Amino acid sequence: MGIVNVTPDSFSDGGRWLDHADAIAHGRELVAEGAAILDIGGESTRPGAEPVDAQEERRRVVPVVEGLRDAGAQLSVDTTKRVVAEAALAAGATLVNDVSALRFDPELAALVADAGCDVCLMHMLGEPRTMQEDPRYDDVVADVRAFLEERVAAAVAAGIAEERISVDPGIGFGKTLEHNLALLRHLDQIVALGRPVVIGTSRKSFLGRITGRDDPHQRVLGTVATNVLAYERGAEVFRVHDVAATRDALAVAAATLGP
Ligand code: HH2
Repeated sequence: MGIVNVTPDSFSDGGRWLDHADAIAHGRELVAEGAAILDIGGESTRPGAEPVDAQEERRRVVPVVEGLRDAGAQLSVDTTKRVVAEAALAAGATLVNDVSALRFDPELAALVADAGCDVCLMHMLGEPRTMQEDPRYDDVVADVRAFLEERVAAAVAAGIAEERISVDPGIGFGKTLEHNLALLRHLDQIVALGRPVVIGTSRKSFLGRITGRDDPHQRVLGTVATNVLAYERGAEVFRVHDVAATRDALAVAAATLGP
């Protein structure tokens, strides 16, 4: 899953693809590098980010979805808002990637159910503005697993087909370095929920904490290492900025681990 951020303030590539034509060209490049899914987002969820008005988010995202309709990848919209998801689905998206796991907008679950599209439910503690202020868990792996189990049940109760649902432990969303590492180390427990697992470590700050790399662009090798380990533990979708590097690493990991 290649990331297309149509935002001025994303933590690693804010402002680079704000122009629609640039974002579309970038998405096509990621498909050429081997992305099977493009995740298009118009609101940064980095720690401390301020929410974006739905109209503005829709204005950023929809023309990019339209422009990537024939790019040869599944199109995903990274949003928590029904109006944005609805417009993106009408423009050609078939996956809603909701970092709030259908909690922030009470109308989003019904839209996903009616559309019959795919949905990714992600764990986050709190909300982006405040989530990194002293996050605490009894047992991070058990807590995240229980949360995702409950959100899958809520989605099914809202009429979403279970086979349309993937889950994501939400690396960096209300988590310390230790929390992120515990989730990666015990990812098999999230995989045991029985739904495809999406993992998003790409260039995130915990990799900088380990490697000493302050510049997110220098965290590609750390990103690759975590994705190989997540693959080995059963993750199926890898949300990354650096598609070519990740594809190569996963191809080698797959060949080594065997069928
Ligand atoms: N991470 C980000 C955004 N959306 N969605 C899923 N399912 N999993 C993730 O880990 C995830 C996500 C944050 O990364 P990015 O889009 O690069 O930055 P920003 O939120 O600043 O735009």
